[in-house]
Amino acid sequence: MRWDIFCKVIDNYGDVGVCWRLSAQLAGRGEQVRLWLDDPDALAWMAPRALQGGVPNIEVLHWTSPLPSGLFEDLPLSDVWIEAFGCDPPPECIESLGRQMAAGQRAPVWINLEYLSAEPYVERSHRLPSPVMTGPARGLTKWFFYPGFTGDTGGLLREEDLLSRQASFDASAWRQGLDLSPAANGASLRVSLFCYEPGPLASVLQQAGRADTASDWLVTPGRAAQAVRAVPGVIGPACRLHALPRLTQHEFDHLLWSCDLNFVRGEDSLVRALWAGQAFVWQIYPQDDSAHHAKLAAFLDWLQAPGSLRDFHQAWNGIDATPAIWPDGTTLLQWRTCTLEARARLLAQADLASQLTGFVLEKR
Ligand code: TRH
Repeated sequence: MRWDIFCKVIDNYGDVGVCWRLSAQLAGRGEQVRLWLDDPDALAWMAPRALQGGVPNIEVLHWTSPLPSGLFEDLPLSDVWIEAFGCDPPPECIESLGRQMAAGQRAPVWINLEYLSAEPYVERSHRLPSPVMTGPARGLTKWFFYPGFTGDTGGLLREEDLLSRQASFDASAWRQGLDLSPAANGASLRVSLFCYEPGPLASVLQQAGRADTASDWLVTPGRAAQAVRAVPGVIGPACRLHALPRLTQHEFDHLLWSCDLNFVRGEDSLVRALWAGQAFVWQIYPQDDSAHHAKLAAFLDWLQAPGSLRDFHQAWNGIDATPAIWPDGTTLLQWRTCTLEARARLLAQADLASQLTGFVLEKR
């Protein structure tokens, strides 16, 4: 089938990250994808071949406002429209769709792909119709499609070859390719840091700096690196910091697979931390109305997080005054076991791209 995926970048990298992963997974299964992005810049480092048309079955199109006249009209009408996170497709596309429907063409299955949450409304709202009441596409139906963590949701993005890639991954060889100082390949604890500006960052780094087991921190560029630079005072010698370059999405996965503890944020990297099967801490994307508090609690419930992991999340996300306690070896093992059990539950469910494809075939 031919798919149009519409993506507006709000901020950070999650919008592009999720849409690119979905595009790549659909394309890998032989679907034809046109990915419309209003800000394609992040793709240049996340998936460098994407912008040069180097990925089979995917065309990346720049969603300008307005769209150049005739651009959409000249393309064959697709079988599926995905508007990511309720972004509303460009008005030129909707007008053109109205004209094509009036000329008797079959309309695409139109899906609103929502944000990821473990809250109960997700199961209730998944697959619900939303009739289009006004405008050129009046009479059509949009469908809500919710990713999620349970069998009654749309599932999570997961490549078909994930397990075989993980089985053949050589973490030590991969780290050597990163060109870090030799210490980072020693017998220490390895930690990746991808975050916004967590309140307890300074305290956590200082605790790690005094710990019996040394830790090597692989710090991602941008907000995480800036937050580390802003830490006042001295961080003890057991905490060793290493600045990473921007990694491709593929390499970002390898980073998570190669670490013993992953600090992740937002939406896409959370899912990748689950697949990585290592201990992780999530910084949720903060919302002004504090709606993220309930979202985090629902996720920790689903995860069946042990008390120490729950407390660390409360602190890391600034939800209450609980101190963030740097985990010892036993605690870290508990966190990892928790991830592995959650991962096993998820592996038993159908992935998002498969479920989306099945849904479209059902609605056509
Ligand atoms: O960047 P984010 O904070 O994105 C957020 C969230 O998606 C949030 O839910 C959304 O509402 C907000 O944006 C607008 O975190 P996220 O979702 O993990 O996306 C990061 C992407 O960047 C992910 O696909 C991994 C990728 N990445 C790389 O490919 N290479 C890198 O070096 C790094 C650091 C990230």
